[in-house]
Amino acid sequence: MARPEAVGPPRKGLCEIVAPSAESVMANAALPPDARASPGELDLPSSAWVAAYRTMVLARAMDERCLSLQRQGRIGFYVPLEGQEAAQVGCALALDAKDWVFPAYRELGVALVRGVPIQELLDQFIGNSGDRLKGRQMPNHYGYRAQNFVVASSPLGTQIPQAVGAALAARRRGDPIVTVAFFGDGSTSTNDFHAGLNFAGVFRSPTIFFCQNNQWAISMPRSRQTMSPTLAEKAEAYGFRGVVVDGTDLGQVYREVAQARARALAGEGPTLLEAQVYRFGPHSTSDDPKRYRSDPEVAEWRRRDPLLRTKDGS
Ligand SMILES: Cc1ncc(C[n+]2csc(CCOP(=O)(O)OP(=O)(O)O)c2C)c(N)n1
Ligand SMILES: [Mg+2]
Repeated sequence: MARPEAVGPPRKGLCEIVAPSAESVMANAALPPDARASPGELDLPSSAWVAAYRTMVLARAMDERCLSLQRQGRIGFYVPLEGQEAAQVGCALALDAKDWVFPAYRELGVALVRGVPIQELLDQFIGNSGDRLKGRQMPNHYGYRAQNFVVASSPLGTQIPQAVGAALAARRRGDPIVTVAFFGDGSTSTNDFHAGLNFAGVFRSPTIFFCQNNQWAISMPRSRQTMSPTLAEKAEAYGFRGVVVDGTDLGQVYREVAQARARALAGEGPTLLEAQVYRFGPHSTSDDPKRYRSDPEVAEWRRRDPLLRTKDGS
């Protein structure tokens, strides 16, 4: 098999900035037709804010319902996203429908923005005859070819080098797309994180590494994960840009992802984004966070609830 070529110094101007195209206007988000940034502009268009907010509310409502379904014994397992809605929706809105998403397992907001039908998600959670994956995956480990949404897999970090490989393959084919790997703070301690970022740096792959630092890896706090002051600065060691973003700020997340995407397409290499968020709920339906974190900590982050911030414009 031919090896991907190293590409040398950054090349500019390979491609234009691609803001959300009409195609990436996603069924569930129901964005208005003019909800795209003009070339050169990287801000979330004002016409898209209401639909973005609606998608965030939808994600939270689904979250509540799925937790309840699991407690009733009607679905086996669920991984909630509450608290991470702005990070996920803001990131997904800055992508194009042709980009490829490599999720971890908590990316319901991304799936909704990309237009995965709610019915199909629930079919997979329940494992009924409508499940496209025919029961071959764990509940909540879904993937959808039509939405370029790769199946989640439980082993942490495996999606990171896969996203790099897919981005390099796309570049060889001449496809002007990026790939996005989603993962958490804890996953920055996996071998695959370092192997993937190293490879991406050397070959300048058009990849966005979107780390949702929700402060906890199940019961392991961020402070025990690494001595680095930020996770984003780990990119520096691999020779590319790392950026810390307020993951509760929809507009900021959108802007940074749009910029990272534009740079990747212009041959300027990958970006590691660290979206600082908080997981309000349990890690999964198998977890009880009251056993390892304090109520005041949760209350402090609740004051920065991304839904309230987006609604108030704060
Ligand atoms: C390679 C590997 N090690 C350990 C686990 C067990 N495990 C599942 S989720 C998780 C925590 C992940 O935390 P983080 O990456 O911060 O993502 P989050 O769940 O907080 O979104 C762990 C340790 C696993 N699935 N895979
Ligand atoms: Mg985490």
